[in-house]
Amino acid sequence: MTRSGFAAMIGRPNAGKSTLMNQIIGQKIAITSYKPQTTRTKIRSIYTEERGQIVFLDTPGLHRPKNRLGNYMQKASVSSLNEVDVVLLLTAPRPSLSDEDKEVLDLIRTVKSPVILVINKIDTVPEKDVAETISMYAETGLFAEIVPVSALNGKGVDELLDCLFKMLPEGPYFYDEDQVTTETQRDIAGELIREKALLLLQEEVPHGIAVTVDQMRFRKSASGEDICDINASIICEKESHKSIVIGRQGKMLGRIGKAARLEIEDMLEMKVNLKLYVKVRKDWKDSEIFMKQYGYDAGRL
Ligand SMILES: Nc1nc2c(ncn2[C@@H]2O[C@H](COP(=O)(O)OP(=O)(O)OP(=O)(O)O)[C@@H](O)[C@H]2O)c(=O)[nH]1
Ligand SMILES: [Mg+2]
Repeated sequence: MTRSGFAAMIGRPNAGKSTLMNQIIGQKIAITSYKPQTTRTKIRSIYTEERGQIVFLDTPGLHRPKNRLGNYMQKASVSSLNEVDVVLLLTAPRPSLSDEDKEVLDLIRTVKSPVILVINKIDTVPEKDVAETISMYAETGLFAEIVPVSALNGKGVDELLDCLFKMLPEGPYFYDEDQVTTETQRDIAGELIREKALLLLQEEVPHGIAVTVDQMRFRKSASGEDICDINASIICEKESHKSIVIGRQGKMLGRIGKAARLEIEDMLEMKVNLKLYVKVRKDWKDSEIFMKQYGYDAGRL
């Protein structure tokens, strides 16, 4: 008999939730970056092996929202808490709890399912710091288990999976065993473009960007080679951001496009023609209508 269930990745921005999900699946499903607030919506991935199937929900980092998009992100995270059999709270090792950390713990107190504390990024600190973080969190009495991991190099991930399979109920697979995500290739292509914008642009500019994939078409070249033509738009929240995204003589847009194209080619395993356009939709992060168009529809969470 197999075990199966749902597990949500929750935590402050930058804790490594998306990196951990990708590490478990063994494939890049969610984009990651060293900048906080990378993930904007719930992203579902599916891990299947002999013991059973775990459906992971990656969520946006918990922060104090400053606009409608922030509210949407908060809702995406909080709503996942009650949709799952087990919650993984991710944190980096730390000497003490900040006010924001305490707010996250208050949220965790409201969760009915068991919560596993995942102390991530253990590759970045000495072992004694990990031990101190474990005892600080253990004192709260909120956690069914505490598991130290490095999402980046995979250390501790097997132990985490052992823990999860012990907690999940017996049950059948929810998805075909070869399905790794419910995201479409089109969704992921758009996210890869946003990831490159996040990496290459500075300050608030990349946080005001949305990406739409306007067309994605597969064809064969004259010589019979598979090719994917993609037209996508980078949406900026301000006119002044548009010229930064394009850059002098289109240099920045060219860099974003090339980096994204290479990764999309890896994902699709074929040649990609990527055409990027830049548009301004003033203050779209506070517009319900634009947010819906860009895939951030609070009504569908
Ligand atoms: N050294 C180290 N870096 C890590 C580890 N896990 C994640 N990171 C890095 O931490 C940064 C944030 O990782 P993400 O996976 O994007 O974090 P997140 O929690 O999904 O962030 P949001 O989506 O903004 O909430 C990236 O630069 C990762 O490479 C780890 O175990 N060790
Ligand atoms: Mg993330």
